[in-house]
Amino acid sequence: MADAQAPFLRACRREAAPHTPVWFMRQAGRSLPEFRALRERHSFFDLVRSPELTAEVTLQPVQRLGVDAAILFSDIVTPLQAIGIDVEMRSGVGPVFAHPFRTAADLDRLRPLEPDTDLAHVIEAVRILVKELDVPLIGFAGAPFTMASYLVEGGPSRDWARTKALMLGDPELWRALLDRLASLSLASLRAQVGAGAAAVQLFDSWVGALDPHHYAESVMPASAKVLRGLADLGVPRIHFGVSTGELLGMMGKAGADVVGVDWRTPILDGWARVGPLAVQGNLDPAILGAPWEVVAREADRILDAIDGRPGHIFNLGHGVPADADPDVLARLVDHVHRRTQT
Ligand code: 1CP
Repeated sequence: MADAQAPFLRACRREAAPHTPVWFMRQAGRSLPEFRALRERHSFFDLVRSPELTAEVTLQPVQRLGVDAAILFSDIVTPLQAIGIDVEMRSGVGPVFAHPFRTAADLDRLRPLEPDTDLAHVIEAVRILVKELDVPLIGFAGAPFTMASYLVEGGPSRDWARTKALMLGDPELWRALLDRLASLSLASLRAQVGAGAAAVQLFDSWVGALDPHHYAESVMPASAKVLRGLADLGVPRIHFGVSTGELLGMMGKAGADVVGVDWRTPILDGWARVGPLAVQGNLDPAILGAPWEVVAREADRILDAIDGRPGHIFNLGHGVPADADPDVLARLVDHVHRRTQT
């Protein structure tokens, strides 16, 4: 069970910590040989549906890398699958939907989530994990825009053209869709916190594709509904997206306590835009493939800019690449800890 004084939680509250906490988005998964070995015997959703296997995969990076927080092993599409949406996790591709969202009739398929039954396996996994972990557990969900993008496109996309066409072409249906997805993510996050998750992250990975005007008008209210709907629970709320340089100011006003900054925005510029919150980031994941001296130098560039200011959580600007070397990740955690020890 993590205590409230854990460095990760102190940094989320912008309190001084004994060292800068580190964790990595997508730290559980394909970069770890022990995960790949499990995946040879089980499908992705078999892992998600088994509380014991979910717990095992969640613990793998904590044990191997020495990170300051665990993130529940799951996916942003888990709550959709839990309400009966037909989604397949295709290897090397991502989530693929049998019936993409196209018309108002599709709204009926998005019934409300009943976490106690629909997510019983996830709740049980969280309960197991909070007993076993000695670092905080981060629960997570997809933000309405990013979830909608998968549903509308039917899978991963490079330009989100159908999603934007729906958003601008049928604003009423778009609002109804985002509102349902916000309720789904909110219910899932509240259940994860109820079972013991000490913090949550709302992944709006692809929101940086939007014009800031459309973000403000058509997306931010739904994200704010999720984040503000967690306020009474008192756990830190992290809000993250990629290529969000022009959106960081608004993301900082949507109800989060911590905002993720990707490598395209220098960390201090990002922090200035985010406002009086904590920040998370922002090493370019591609740098992990460079020689160790380069990784250390680039991590130091971030730490030197931060210069000990409380409220920084070290992370990558996006997820761990599948071919990342776990030894480099472990060395990076150790390096950040040593460099920032007070
Ligand atoms: O075959 C496999 O093993 C599937 C690979 C995989 C894994 C390990 C997918 C498919 N999802 C996951 C786990 C996962 N997904 C986690 C685990 C916890 C951790 O971070 O360690 C998390 C947090 C996610 C969240 C997720 N899924 C996001 C947001 C984070 C991000 O990377 O931006 C997104 C966009 C997804 C969709 C998704 N699921 C899987 C893939 C390959 C993708 C991306 C597809 C695309 O490019 O659009």
